[in-house]
Amino acid sequence: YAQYNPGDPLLLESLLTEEEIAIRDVAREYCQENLAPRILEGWRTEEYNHSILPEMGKLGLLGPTIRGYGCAGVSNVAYGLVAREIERVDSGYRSTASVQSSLVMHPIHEFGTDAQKEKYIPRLAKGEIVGCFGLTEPNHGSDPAGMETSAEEVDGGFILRGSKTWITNAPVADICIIWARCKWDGKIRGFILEKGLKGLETPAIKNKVALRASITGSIFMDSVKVSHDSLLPNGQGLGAPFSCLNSARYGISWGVMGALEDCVNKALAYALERKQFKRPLASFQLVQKKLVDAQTEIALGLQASLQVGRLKDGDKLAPEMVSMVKRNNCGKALRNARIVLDILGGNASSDEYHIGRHVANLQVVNTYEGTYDIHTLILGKALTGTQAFAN
Ligand code: TGC
Ligand code: FAD
Repeated sequence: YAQYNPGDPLLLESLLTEEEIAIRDVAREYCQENLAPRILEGWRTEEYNHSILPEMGKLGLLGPTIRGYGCAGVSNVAYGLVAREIERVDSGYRSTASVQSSLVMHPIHEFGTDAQKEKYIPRLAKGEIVGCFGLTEPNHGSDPAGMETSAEEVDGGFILRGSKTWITNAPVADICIIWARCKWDGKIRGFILEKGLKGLETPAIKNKVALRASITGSIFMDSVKVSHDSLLPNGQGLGAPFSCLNSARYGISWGVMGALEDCVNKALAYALERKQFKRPLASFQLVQKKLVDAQTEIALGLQASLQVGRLKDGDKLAPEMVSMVKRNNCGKALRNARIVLDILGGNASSDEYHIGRHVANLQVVNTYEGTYDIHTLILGKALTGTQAFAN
């Protein structure tokens, strides 16, 4: 028999290419040496750190699957491995990065003109400018089809009216990708709004109980006038923003496994060290069960994300596959992180032990990009042929 490796139980490493391992290692070193030491301050102060995206950009971690425009052009599996390393430190840092890559660079690359790609993607890749993605509205979260934000064509461009809420990166964004219903044909399209436009406000939503290391805000558009150049002309209908979500949700399925890995590693170290009843906590059966259950879900979840990544790289992806790994991995990460938190006893209440922070974050990650229950209904529709979202 081969030697069992609890750190990589199903030998994920053996299924990666040399290039993927190299990128993963660059991301791991950066995250452990540069992000981990900053997380407590970022969490406590809720202040956006302006140096992080440029640092990631320098390492080629932003929009890494895009070919050209100064991007790395690597596989979707490599993208997932990077998300896992960032979220091993904190889901908020992964949010900042995955919005930039999947929700801002991706739609410009997929639906933009050559001029828009040349103008924005290289600067986004370097982290010189920050982007955000406005789909959710105060009255329309799970059901973006009901969106009220409108775009009206006028002389010289468009007028946008409406509001978006819970938007990652919005208060610091140089550009906002805004999804709006177009008055002339009723279809949803994307627009690039640059910071500073008259009538555009992006206030922060403060005092969050999770994702405190990433900044979140609202977007208010009070008759914002933009030129024709701001329309993303090559995508229309809800399928356009949903295609961005496919990429971001896929990355999240890897990311949350990284967060749970950090919880398990920290809980294991604690359980080996801490003694009660004259024995290390790690020697008790109930404690071992908690750790083994979590470790098993990580190993299975990573294999599933790897397979979805390979299918995505081979153009064989169905969106339901993404719903399956987003739902499964987020749900399992949240549940198991919450369970291993018990191992810390009273120290679970201290942010210096980190697991409580991951648990709070994972509640949000299980909610955004389609809640756990919405992904259940997406898969239920595919399985039964009947949609259960509404009548
Ligand atoms: P439905 O009728 O099913 O579809 C409308 C059109 O969209 C197409 N489509 C997709 N295309 C590509 N990928 C997908 N995953 C797609 N899902 C649907 C579909 O084929 C159709 O195209 P067409 O050409 O026929 O018009 O739409 P519905 O209104 O019934 O939608 C149902 C539902 C619930 C699945 C959908 O609304 C949904 O996914 N809701 C969840 C909303 C959500 O995920 N919001 C995320 C906001 S962004 C965010 O949270 C970022 S957090 C970032 C961070 O900080 O990391
Ligand atoms: P609702 O849609 O009101 O849902 C509330 C509850 O009802 C959920 O449990 C849901 O599962 C359930 N529910 C709804 N409909 C049904 C149904 N038909 N059947 C059964 N149950 C149902 N959005 C963006 O556009 N861009 C971003 O960058 C972004 N970043 C975010 C960052 C943070 C920190 C947070 C918290 C959210 C962010 N979001 C973003 C918004 C996020 O995508 C939404 O919160 C999410 O889609 C859920 O929408 P909602 O909050 O309106 O909840």
